[in-house]
Amino acid sequence: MNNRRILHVDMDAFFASVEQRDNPTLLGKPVIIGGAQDSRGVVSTASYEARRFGVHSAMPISEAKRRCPSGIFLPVNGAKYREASRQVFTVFRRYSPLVEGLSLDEAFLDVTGCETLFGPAVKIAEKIKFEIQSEVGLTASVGISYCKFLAKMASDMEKPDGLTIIQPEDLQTRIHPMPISKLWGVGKKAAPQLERLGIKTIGDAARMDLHTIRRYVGSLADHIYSLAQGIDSRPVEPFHVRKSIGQEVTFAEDIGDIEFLHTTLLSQSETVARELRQRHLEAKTITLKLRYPSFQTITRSQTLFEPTQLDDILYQSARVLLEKCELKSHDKVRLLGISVSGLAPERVQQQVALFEEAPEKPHNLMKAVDLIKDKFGERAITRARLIKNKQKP
Ligand code: TTP
Ligand code: MG
Repeated sequence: MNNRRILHVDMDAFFASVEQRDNPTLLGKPVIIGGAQDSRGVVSTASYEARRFGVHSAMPISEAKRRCPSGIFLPVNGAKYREASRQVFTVFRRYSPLVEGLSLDEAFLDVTGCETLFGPAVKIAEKIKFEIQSEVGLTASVGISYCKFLAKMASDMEKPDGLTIIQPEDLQTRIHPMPISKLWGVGKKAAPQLERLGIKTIGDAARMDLHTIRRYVGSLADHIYSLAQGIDSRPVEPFHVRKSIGQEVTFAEDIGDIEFLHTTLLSQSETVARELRQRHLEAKTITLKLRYPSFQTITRSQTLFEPTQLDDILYQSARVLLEKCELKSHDKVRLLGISVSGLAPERVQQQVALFEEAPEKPHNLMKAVDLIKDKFGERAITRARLIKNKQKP
């Protein structure tokens, strides 16, 4: 397994870099993506200039504003980032059929079999970086190693615009001194727990007494023990299927108005259904998430009789699910969202239409709406007017 050549590519400050690319007056400035300055939302990402002020992903916008008063705060523009992502993945697929996307901005590529065609892995990495820069106008960092774990660690080591190779002999010198929290799969909860057990670095994990640690953290012990020794035989899986698609919003002020909640659900249903159609998927289950001002959070799910990718069906079931939450007249809502799961490739609608005339119509209508949005933008055509000032963008 040690003779594989795996690349991990991760875009640098992805959302922020797209904004800087499209508006050069933002270059070199602290750009913070996530929401309006007075919103209660969180930071999606920050440019490297903003990171110097201590701003990072998942930080409340209010805290980011405090740390970086000169920051330029911009809303998330999902359609734009998805398009940049599509272009970046097109570059990846030129160099290997084995591309496993982990998110919009990162992927593993197994280029083991591709070296005779394109040259050694490091040359492939250089070409990918060059093409992303010249065709998409963005920088990426690439890690190269013989397994996924080390390739992923490597891409993070010289960000931004990095290219890092980790050979088996680099494990002890470059990986083992790193804090345990950097190890893939060790979350915010597990890291302090492991530290209390004396495992502070990745090297400590490689030397730990597996039987003892297993008693405290279960199978996580086995996982980190192998990775810390540079053992990771997981293949690059190109057909990694998304398990769910969702949309949620934290309101700028808590909402008690049921009409407003319905309007929010309609907008979310439209966005989620559009993403399903863009990905040629249908969903079987819809889940509604609702958070009260007390932070108590509830979810309600419904499995549909037939999988769907239509706005109306998602909206109708979202309303039914909201009713199941049994909101009282004085109740207020802090966060509302829907997500769909049970995803499967879309069935060919024309076949359905051969037998029944009706189902074809909503599909055709939605495809026409999609075409208009593709051409003129997400807001070119909407069904209901959103009361924007109540919502985090
Ligand atoms: P990351 O690759 O984690 O971050 P990044 O690309 O912004 O910066 P880096 O150079 O460190 O890789 O995530 C990719 C995008 O995903 C990021 O630009 C915004 C989005 N994102 C969120 O919306 N919320 C989050 O909490 C994180 C971590 C990312
Ligand atoms: Mg990134």
